[in-house]
Amino acid sequence: MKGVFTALINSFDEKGNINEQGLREIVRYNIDVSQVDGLYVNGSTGENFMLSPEEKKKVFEIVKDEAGEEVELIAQVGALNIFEAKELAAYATDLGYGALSAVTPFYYKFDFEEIKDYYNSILEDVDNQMLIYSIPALTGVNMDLKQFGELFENEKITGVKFTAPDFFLLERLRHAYPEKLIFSGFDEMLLPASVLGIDGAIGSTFNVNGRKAKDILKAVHSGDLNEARKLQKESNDLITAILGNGLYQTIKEVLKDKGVDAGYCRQPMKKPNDEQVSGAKEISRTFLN
Ligand code: HMN
Repeated sequence: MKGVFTALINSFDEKGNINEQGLREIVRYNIDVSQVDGLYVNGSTGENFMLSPEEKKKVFEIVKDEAGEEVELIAQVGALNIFEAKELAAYATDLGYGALSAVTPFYYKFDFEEIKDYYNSILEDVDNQMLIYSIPALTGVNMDLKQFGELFENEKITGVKFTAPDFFLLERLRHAYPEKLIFSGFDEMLLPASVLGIDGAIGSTFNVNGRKAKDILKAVHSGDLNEARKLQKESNDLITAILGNGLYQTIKEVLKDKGVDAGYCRQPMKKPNDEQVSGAKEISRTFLN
């Protein structure tokens, strides 16, 4: 489990139902064109927290059916309903997902003992590995080095998806737990994270920019920092444009411009307005030719 993993975007029809054919096309585009090493399924980018448990299962199924053994698959199963999280963990494991991931429980101010119990409970009946999904900006959950260490005591917890701009903590984690997997989560910070020795990255913009992300990792590994900086600058021009035009809507509209039926976001996310649609076309043609 290493390299560039796409946080897979989802496809919904105009009414908000999962568009199976569109989702299959997104998977294919990621494997065939973006050429990523793996897919992170039902993450934030997949609009996971707006799906029912049955829909989450359906997404796991469709993606596995389409991707087969072509790339590595990670199933994000985190949910505030612990029974749901456990059920999804078992379901994705049975489908053949090579790893699970679970967002830190959010909304209520859970204390660390409760967070630890959440991970250990999800894993108690399941034979799979788990990456902690840490994204403090969205969850409000900040864990320190010692707390990560306590979670890592469970041998099934093999790593972390680290979506935070805290390079001090990232370096301390890398140093303290060389055997654990660390995936960085901010695509615009891939270069500095990779210099610190991450195992890979998981991100939304890799749906359309996966090849360049892989080239950044390659340049860093071969010690060519000038090349890595050039590629990160090019990626950040793209990411700046995507963020300025609406993240998920723009990724979907760019994919549509490439012939992929990426559909719409689910309510309460908005449909893109005309300006966003033409902005995305321009992004597609300017940065992703
Ligand atoms: C997921 O769960 O979908 C992701 O892995 C999220 C991922 O870390 C993204 N973070 C957020 O959207 C908050 C990044 O890829 C992010 O979209 C990108 O770096 C642009 O800021």
